[in-house]
Amino acid sequence: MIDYTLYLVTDSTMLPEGTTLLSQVEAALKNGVTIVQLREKDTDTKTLIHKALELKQLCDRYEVPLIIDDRVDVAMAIDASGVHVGQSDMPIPMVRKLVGPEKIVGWSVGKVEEVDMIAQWGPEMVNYIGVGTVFDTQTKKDIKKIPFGPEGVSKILTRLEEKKCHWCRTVAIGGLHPDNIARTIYQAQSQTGSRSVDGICVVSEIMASKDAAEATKNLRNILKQERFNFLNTTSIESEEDHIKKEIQWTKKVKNISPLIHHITNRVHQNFGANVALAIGCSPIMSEVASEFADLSAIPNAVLLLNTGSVADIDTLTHAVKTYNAQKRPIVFDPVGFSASATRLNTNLKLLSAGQYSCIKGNAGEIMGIAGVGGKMKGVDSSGSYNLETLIEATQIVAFKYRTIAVCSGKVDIVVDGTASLVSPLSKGLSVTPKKLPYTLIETTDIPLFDKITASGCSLGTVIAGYVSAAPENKLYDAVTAAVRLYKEAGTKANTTANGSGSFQVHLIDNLYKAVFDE
Ligand code: TPS
Repeated sequence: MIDYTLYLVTDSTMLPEGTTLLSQVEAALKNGVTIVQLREKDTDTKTLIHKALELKQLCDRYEVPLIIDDRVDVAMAIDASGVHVGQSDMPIPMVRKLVGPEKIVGWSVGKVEEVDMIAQWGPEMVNYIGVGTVFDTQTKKDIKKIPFGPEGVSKILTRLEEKKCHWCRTVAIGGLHPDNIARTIYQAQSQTGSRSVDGICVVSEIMASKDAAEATKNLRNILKQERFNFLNTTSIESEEDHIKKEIQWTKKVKNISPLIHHITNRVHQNFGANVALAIGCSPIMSEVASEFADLSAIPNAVLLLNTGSVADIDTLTHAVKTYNAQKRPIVFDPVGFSASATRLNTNLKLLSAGQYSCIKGNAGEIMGIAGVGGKMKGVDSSGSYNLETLIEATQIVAFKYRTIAVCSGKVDIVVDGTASLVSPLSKGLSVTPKKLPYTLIETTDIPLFDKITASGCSLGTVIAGYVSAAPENKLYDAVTAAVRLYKEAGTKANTTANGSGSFQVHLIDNLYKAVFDE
């Protein structure tokens, strides 16, 4: 049995001054690397053999397998534990034929069709795959693949399950560093519920580190966690404090008066600010990247990221990374998810850039993120999706991004995709999207919602306020309560308003009354 938990791939071109290939690998072996690959591009064969022999001696001392990248001949010549090949290297069946049945054979995989090949070849061919690239990397110069994020890893894991490739182990690779590894493991789960990655694979994080021992220890600590705390835990409540009812959430939001940092479209800015004030929160609108760190450090700050904003992708990504690093919640509203190529690109990049507490969209947006629009049949006669289809799509979104997903519409759907917040290596989540719990919030028709602008965006504002008051394990309750509050205020406003203009005023009045007139 090979332990793939922490896989180190070497690269001598990035060694910091005062270190050597051997000193870096030894520091890593001492501190918990479980498998090593010698990957030295542009090295002549004699030097490569020399390095391989030295490294083999070292790995043998720590009883850790040594794999050789690409060069099957070198792997055989030094009797390494195995060989790793990429898509443009020697074909797998030939590699296996040469090295024999006992050696470990690894393959770089980035497409689901490549998994189909593994299934066709059967258990004797590929022992493990390097799945990537997950994020941008400077290490691989000839990279042709676009980073596919944790979601891409999930797709490969799902296909491995579907094709019953139980023998094939997996490591994620590409741009993996301490700020994204925990999240990658948390999100990269097969939809069949029984696989997660078996480990993570790094090059620069260890090889380019001035302190490879410390870098490795740090990685081991991250990998040890059975769960991933993406929010700070200061607000975790005791059992007695158990908050369920909406009225209690409302009080709590008012008491902590969170700062809701809006990055949102211009039409929503004024309305959103007034909604935030009505529910007892402080709004701020800022797209100034240099102040994100300060804003996110304000106690109880929360980010509402609405991609109808005009901010550029770097500013948006910076906001996501800043709030994630500060362990403060983010509510993501991917406006017009795929309405244009630009929007689709921005939204997809943001979805793989961070961990969201809640993703909220309308039917079209949720169907788009779920990636099932074309495949699903459930469109009713009026051209809109039927409820069953929408529930399924919302469950997929919640599962894919391990978040609370909200599909807003006549009936609002809230799905809890946190699956009790576990983050296992290898085992999978033991649930499938279809098994995720959901709540339906039904109200009588509120036609005036469609007659004012940014009403959906302002639901995002209310959700952000509530999420700010919730510890990780109560996000589902908080989001459900927020949606209820907004819908009830809308229902009342719809009966008392004279038209669309006064509807907006009555809506804000009813939110205000629910919070301040108790
Ligand atoms: C197990 N590969 C894909 S991305 C990358 C490499 C070397 C660079 C990551 O560097 N899977 C395995 N071994 C391989 N050699 C590959 C894939 C190919 P960094 O961690 O610095 O971003």
